[in-house]
Amino acid sequence: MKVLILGGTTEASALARTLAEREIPALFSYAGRVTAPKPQPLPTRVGGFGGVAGLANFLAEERITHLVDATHPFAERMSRNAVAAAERLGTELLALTRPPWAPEHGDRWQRVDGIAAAVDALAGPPQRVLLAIGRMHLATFSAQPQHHYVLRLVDHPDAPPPLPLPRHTVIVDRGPFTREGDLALLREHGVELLVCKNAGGAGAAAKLVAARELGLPVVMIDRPALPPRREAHSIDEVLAWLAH
Ligand code: 3Y8
Ligand code: NAP
Repeated sequence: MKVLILGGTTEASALARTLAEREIPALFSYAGRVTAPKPQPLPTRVGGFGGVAGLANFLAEERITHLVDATHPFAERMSRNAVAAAERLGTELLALTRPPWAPEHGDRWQRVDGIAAAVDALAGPPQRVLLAIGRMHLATFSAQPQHHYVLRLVDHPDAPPPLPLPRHTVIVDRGPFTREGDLALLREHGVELLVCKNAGGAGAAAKLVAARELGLPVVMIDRPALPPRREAHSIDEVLAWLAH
């Protein structure tokens, strides 16, 4: 048996620890999206594979018997490639994912279907908006330049050209985040509206708890649709699957 974990989430890191402790032969993979991804207790590769063909070649060359897609629910292309490559090679595939968040009493969510719909939802008078969606899609929000954007990023934005949002405050921080920390963040920056992805899991949920306590509205971006695949929501389910 030899496992490949497609990582980048809290759950992927937890699975890596478990496989390392049990000395199950496994590799860990990052996209290379941030400058210093968290070190893992498994041999780790960083960077794209080169599409479906690249991933299929990697699976064959490394004699991977079990592929665990533990990427983020919005890592749509990676998840689609994993299904296609596993099918091509007959490699066992399991997605380790987390259920989407559901609105609770006191939440003021406006659910939208994708980043573009989130931008449209921001039409209207200037507000102070927390954009907690990372760096990859910031440019689309330049269609609503009237707001003051509070941007939470993992890495400092690259040197010039400056971010495409005229009025913004950059906060460089990486999760998992805490309720206290996010309450302080929302208060300190006078945030009036949040925009976030329905990532699920615990690592990014703190801002929703803080928003609920402060009675702030949230534009919640629903997840992209993914092709059908076997899914698990716990490490134990992954271990049971590996045991077979
Ligand atoms: C590179 C690898 C672990 C993993 C921790 C989780 C929790 C903390 C919360 C907010 C939301 C956001 C973002 C976020 C969180 C965890 C998890 C998660 C959200 C790291 C990491 C990598 C990335 C990539 C990065 C994206 C961005 C998304 C920031 C490591 C820290 C917004 C998603 O600057 C960029 O280009 C960043 C890009 C993809 C989304 C985007 O679209 O921009 N994650 N995040 C992975 C790789 O190279 O393969 O260093 O740990 C991992 C984590 N980020 O091991 O504990 O499990 O989700 N990550 C979102 O959920 O909306 C921040 O600010 O409130
Ligand atoms: P994506 O759009 O689905 O992937 C784009 C390309 O990045 C993939 O086709 C693949 O390149 C490469 N890639 C993605 N994840 C990879 C991995 N774990 N190992 C090797 N290559 C990978 O993915 P994304 O949304 O950019 O996410 C990138 C990484 O950040 C993922 O590991 C994900 O788990 C993590 N992350 C993403 C989010 C988010 O909001 N999207 C949040 C938290 C963490 P090739 O086609 O060349 O193989």
